[in-house]
Amino acid sequence: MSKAPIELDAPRCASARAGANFALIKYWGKRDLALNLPDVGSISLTLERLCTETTVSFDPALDADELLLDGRPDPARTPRISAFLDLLRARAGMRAFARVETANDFPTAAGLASSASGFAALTVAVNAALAAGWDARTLSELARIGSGSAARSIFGGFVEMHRGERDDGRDSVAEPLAGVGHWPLQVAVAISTRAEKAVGSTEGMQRTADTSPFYRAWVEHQPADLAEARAAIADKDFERLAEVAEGSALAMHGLAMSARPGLLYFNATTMECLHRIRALRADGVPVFFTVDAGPQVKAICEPVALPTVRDALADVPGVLDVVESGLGPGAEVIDS
Ligand code: 2P0
Repeated sequence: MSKAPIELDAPRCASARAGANFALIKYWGKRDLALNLPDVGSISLTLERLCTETTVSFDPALDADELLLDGRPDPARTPRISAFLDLLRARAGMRAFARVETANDFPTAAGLASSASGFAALTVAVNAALAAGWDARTLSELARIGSGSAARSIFGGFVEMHRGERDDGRDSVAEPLAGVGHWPLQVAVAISTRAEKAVGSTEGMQRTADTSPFYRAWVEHQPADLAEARAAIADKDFERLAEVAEGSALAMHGLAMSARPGLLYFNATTMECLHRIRALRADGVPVFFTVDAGPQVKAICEPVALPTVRDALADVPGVLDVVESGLGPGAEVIDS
């Protein structure tokens, strides 16, 4: 029998920071919508820059949840955040509405994983504010319900998200594969638009699972790509990781294009950047690409190659900015 939730008698507040992450072996497709269970595992890098900072204040004086994104009320995103807070409040056995103040240092919803860093930071902030005592595995499980990729931003460095087998999602969690110090790769992100994407990941994945004739093949092939990437990371074998990561990104986009109607996340600048990166690697520069559900191109490289990669991407017509980042830590509590 569940206990009645405790009413707070004073505000409780905490802040957390989380880095965005990019998958090298892509997550695309769900096996359960309500619990947000992935149909495939994934492997990602957590970034040092491209962070979200979130402060949550549970306050008995509030009569509804409030969301402020970059200092402005955001009524469009409030219901998703409020539903997520309901779940965390139920788990923590607490009742009080909350004010959530969140800020990204990168464009929201343009394929830079704002939901990943956002839900990871929010989960860690709520854990601290309510003194819920959730361990890292539980934080990852809870963050996943907010957004699948958020489960990965709980951890730093190289991270693997497990598909899991259970219907309750307890084993659909991320875990660290290797720390930042194991292989301190660098990332350069070529930004070619600041507009929000037309079709969000959740809707895009669902359309793909429902309509692509190639969806089962994608799901069945994923364990082979995960094993290949795990081995490449363990051995720090750049060429091997480059081939499997580019293969996974292109397969994900090919799959998304094969949905009806097909999903086109690339723009012309995206394609030009991919060619530039392939040409650099052919010339011996250790760099490869990945692209998520938006047009931005992420180039992953050995540290020595970063200036060359940055300059080459900045030179592509249509690139507005190139953002650089190293690998970063998992989500953590910060001073309010
Ligand atoms: C990834 N993406 O593995 C893939 C590749 C986008 C493209 O994880 O529906 O925003 O909230 O679970 O977490 C983005 O997916 O989707 C994502 P939901 P989410 O990085």
